[in-house]
Amino acid sequence: MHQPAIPHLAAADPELAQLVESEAQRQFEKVRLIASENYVSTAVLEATGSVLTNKYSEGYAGKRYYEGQQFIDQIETLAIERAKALFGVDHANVQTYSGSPANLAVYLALAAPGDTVMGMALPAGGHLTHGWSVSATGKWFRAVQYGVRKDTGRIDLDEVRDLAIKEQPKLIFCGGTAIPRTIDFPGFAEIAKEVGAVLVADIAHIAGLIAGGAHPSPVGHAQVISTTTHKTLRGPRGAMLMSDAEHAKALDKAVFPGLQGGPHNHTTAGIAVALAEAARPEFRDYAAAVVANAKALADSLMARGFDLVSGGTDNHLILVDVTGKGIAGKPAAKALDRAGIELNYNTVPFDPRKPFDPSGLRLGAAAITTRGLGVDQMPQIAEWIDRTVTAANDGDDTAIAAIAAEVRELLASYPMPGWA
Ligand code: DSN
Repeated sequence: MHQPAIPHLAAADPELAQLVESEAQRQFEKVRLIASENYVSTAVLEATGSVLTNKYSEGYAGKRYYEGQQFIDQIETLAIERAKALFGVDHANVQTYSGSPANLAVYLALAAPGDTVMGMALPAGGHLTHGWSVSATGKWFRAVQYGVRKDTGRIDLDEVRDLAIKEQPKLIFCGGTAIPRTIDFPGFAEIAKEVGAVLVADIAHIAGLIAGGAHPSPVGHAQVISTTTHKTLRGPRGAMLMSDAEHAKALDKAVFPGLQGGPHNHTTAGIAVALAEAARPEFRDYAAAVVANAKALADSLMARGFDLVSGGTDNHLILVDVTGKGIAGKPAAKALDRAGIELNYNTVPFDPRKPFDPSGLRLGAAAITTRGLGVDQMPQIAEWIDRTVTAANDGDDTAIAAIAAEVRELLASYPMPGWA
């Protein structure tokens, strides 16, 4: 059952309570490989489910527009100080609702509509808010986009530099949502400096790896750092902006009153808890284990003939082009979900297919590592993925159901925070 238990919810709204219980059980029984997801601790769940959700607190600590901030100010300050200490930054804003609003606040703070901005193209691994055409950031700004090299699947900083020199962007975003390789923050910083742009590192996917020492830090290279808090960082759904002292005021003003109203104080508290957890020595072990698991899973998949973008991974994330297995990403993802393996279909760089029916799968090791799975279990997961793809191609639902049973049997031995 859900942990903490939800007896009041069950009494007041049994229908909803049952759905929550079902989702908890689903999370317990699935190999969760969505690269942007994780399992938060029970402590984080308690903080986010607390009475803090009752309170409005527009403004910042010591300067609010509502009374009754005696404890909210302390909670927000705690979260800020923990973020500053963990990442080694001058400034942190913990009020941004999620990754996209956090990035919008960066635009509002540092650019004007029509300005040239530069980011990684969505199909190459960037994020919608890095200037992709359908996003407000692509509509309201003159966005230019870099990608990856066709032969390596990796960013080519010479191409980035040429584009930056030609286009003279005001902001350069690095980071993204489907990048399996280390981001060269010093390399991006050099380019940004050369063209007089502000470098924004979007570390949403890798924040926990950075905090745990398993990926280089952008601090000292990017003036502005944007992150969600719920991926490898293992906090509640939310986001933070961090920066050097120079950009602090503009970012705070952009978040409030520029873009948002009252911060979600229950989320802020959950972020504070997660940041304290990430500062502990065992989180360094966790971050290293995430990368080790991703590498082991990547190796096992390649040994089974799967085609990995860039030929492997340096972080928590794997991008697979399943074309060579005779299937597209979407039917493969749907079959895998039925087999108890949860991931998402994803475009691959230079994908000839459409985003809603692309060639790839995106996998991540953050959640399974939280469950306690290690490198010894990765060949088994790769075998299940391979068998499922074959079964999907054969239309063999019995084989898929058998894999789901094997998955449930393995996971029964691995505890899940949030389930008892
Ligand atoms: N939705 C997030 C992800 O899955 O990477 C990015 O916003």
